[in-house]
Amino acid sequence: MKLHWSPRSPFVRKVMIVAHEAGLADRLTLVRTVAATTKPHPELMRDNPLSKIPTLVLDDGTALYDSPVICEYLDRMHAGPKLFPPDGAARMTALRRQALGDGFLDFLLLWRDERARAQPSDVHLASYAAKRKSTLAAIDREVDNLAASAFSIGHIALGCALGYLDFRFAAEDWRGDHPRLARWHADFDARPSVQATQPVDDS
Ligand SMILES: N[C@@H](CCC(=O)N[C@@H](CS)C(=O)NCC(=O)O)C(=O)O
Repeated sequence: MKLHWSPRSPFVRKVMIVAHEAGLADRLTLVRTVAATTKPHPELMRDNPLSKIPTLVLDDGTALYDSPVICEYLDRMHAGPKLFPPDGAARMTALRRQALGDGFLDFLLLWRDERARAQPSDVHLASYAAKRKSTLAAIDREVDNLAASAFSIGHIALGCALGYLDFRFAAEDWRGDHPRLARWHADFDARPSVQATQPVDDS
């Protein structure tokens, strides 16, 4: 299987953490792919018209995207503990947490793009800051339950979002206001699959 990959992408990181947890990392051929909102990537668009990573191309040429789809596909390929609970409340909670982590990442990426513009829009910056505050507060409110529940795609998405804060927003100390969340993240960060996928700025 070929994965359009980057060591900088937090969505790719989700997929790689799942691959490591599932014992499938060595089945993936990683193809370094630079995806950017302002630069559609012709080769990538042959596999994914949205020009986004991660995109997984199966051996028969079938392309899968986006990260939730790829992660669930990989989770079906192994016999160990499942990262996507099969049904019931546990599944809905894991999917909601994944949506929260992915949505957090969506606006962090937009925020980063906005910051890089010659004249950043104040209303956009203020909106992203308000969402960051409310999202961190929401994760904090459920941190005890998060720590107590079986490791799932929800934990992976939230952990990747917090890791992305450290990678790209390091000047802003989220741990100061959220010490319990910081402790949860330290436990998450200690997992071998998370250690093996630390982001790298190779630009
Ligand atoms: N919902 C997608 C989001 C993927 C995404 O936004 N990836 C970024 C890189 S981290 C990207 O490819 N950006 C290029 C673009 O927006 O054109 C997923 O979960 O895979």
